[in-house]
Amino acid sequence: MFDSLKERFENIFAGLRGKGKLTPEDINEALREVRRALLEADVNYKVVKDVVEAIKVRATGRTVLDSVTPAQLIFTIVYEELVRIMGEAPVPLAISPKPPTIYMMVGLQGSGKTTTAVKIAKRVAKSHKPLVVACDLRRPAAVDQLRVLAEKSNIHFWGPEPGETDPVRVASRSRKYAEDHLCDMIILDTAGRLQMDDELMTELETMKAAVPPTEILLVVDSMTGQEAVNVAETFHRRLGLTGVVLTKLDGDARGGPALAVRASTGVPIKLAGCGEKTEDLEVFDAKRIAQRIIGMGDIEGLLEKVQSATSEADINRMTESLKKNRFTMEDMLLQLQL
Ligand SMILES: Nc1nc2c(ncn2[C@@H]2O[C@H](COP(=O)(O)OP(=O)(O)OP(=O)(O)O)[C@@H](O)[C@H]2O)c(=O)[nH]1
Ligand SMILES: [Mg+2]
Repeated sequence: MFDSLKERFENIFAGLRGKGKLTPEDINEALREVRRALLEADVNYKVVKDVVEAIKVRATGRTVLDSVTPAQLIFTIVYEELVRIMGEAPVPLAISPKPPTIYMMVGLQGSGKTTTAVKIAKRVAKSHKPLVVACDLRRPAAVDQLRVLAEKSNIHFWGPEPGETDPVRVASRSRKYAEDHLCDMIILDTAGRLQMDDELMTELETMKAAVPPTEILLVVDSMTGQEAVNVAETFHRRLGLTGVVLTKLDGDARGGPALAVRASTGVPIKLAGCGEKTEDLEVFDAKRIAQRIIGMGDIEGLLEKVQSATSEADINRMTESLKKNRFTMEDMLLQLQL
């Protein structure tokens, strides 16, 4: 994923690399390219506008520093803004202080709910005893799909009794199974839809009320494109999401949802699916993704360099001011920040 975005960013930075000093036109041109690259990657236009504006504010009027090239400076600003919109630090899944911890997986059809339910169960199985529950009674094969995946991974499974048609009842009754088998975590796999409809939302709301979840996790396929933001906003409005799982990061999607879902809903992306196997699940780390997008090796080293070069330039400026007896309010503020 992110290949085309990465290529675009490489070109933008290559264009800046040879320049000794950036003119406002250089910055504007680079920003136009950044905007185009993000829109092409299917990032929601509102998010693009916000990011470009933030980069512009930070890039304009920066002192040119001796030890950092303008390209490196823009690079670090773009990197930091990408991290900011995707979420600074990874956010772990919540564990209920009073067992059982309950996770409810929701999302559109085929997004990866069933697979991710088992992936999560497998991941936590070292320190918890999870139970996966088949609450998707619409598709006859859905219950078997979860049962088979769970069995392969030695995870406890609960499903509907023969003739059972009410997914909320299945979810409620799973609590008894969990109690009897000392499972301290319940993961509810719910039915998907091709599109969001009221019936689905109402069913999920009823389930939420009957079996209050510790986390409601929206599973989003990273191929979803622009629509991902609408999907996330609707689910969030109806259910109050606590986290997003982005799946199929191993595919060739352009990456829009990764960059836009968190920014537009405020809901953190907690996990990333990166393959079909049950162990292909990673903690979503915005810094690593941003690094991949801008195709930069040692970004942390560069960030440190920019930071120290910035303070060095400030110190030089203050020393100059002092020498000339022009110590201003701004200089004092700078000194206080150091
Ligand atoms: N490559 C890849 N494939 C994935 C990933 N996550 C899920 N899949 C595949 O996507 C397809 C759909 O996954 P499911 O888990 O069945 O999706 P779902 O949301 O439960 O689908 P419905 O129950 O029909 O709504 C399956 O073929 C999975 O193997 C991932 O991270 N990477
Ligand atoms: Mg499913």
